[in-house]
Amino acid sequence: MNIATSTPARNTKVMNRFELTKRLVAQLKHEEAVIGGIGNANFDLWASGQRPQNFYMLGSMGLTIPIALGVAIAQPQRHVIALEGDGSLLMQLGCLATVAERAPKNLTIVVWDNGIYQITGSQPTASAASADLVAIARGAGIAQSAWAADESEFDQLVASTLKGGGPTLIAARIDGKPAVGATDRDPVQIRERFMQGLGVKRGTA
Ligand SMILES: Cc1ncc(C[n+]2csc(CCOP(=O)(O)OP(=O)(O)O)c2C)c(N)n1
Repeated sequence: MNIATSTPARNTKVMNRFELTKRLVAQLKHEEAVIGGIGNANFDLWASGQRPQNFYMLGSMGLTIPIALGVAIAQPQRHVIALEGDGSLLMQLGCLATVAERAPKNLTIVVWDNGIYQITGSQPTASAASADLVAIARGAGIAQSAWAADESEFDQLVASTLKGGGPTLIAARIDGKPAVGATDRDPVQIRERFMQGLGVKRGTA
């Protein structure tokens, strides 16, 4: 399958974020870092089983991909995955151009496109109407960007991106079901666990 010519958004199946998150995490065998975006993206990551290499973004939209980019640059031997909602990505589209320009081979972006700002009341996002996030990513220079047609193609795209050759963006249309869990809101613990999980000692500043 050629990732650059895969299915247009309108032909893709509407899937479930928790189901896809579990399928993605099941493929992680090398202490890959996963950054979960604000709200539902990190709630479902939390519910899929906590790993020391998971970072749960609290509070700010649009920071998942910039954080993942920083980790990918700092630790080029480790694969890094960003899980971000469509609304949050739309708030920070410029990061796609920065990812393309820095071109880290070890970075994968997964976009959960439910066409709504679900956690604040399901107001529609621009991707529900006209914005195609895969086309935008390609236009920003991330050539390896694709819609996942169904769960099986999602698995294949994840397996392929984990081999390297990124940056890669995988977008999945998802339903409006609520997240399965809720992340413990303890930012210090989240940071400390993540730094331990990445084998990074804290400075003494
Ligand atoms: C900079 C910023 N603006 C607004 C908010 C309020 N807010 C929190 S989550 C959210 C919606 C997120 O939508 P999306 O990323 O699509 O995820 P979903 O809720 O659909 O899973 C909004 C508007 C915020 N936390 N930060």
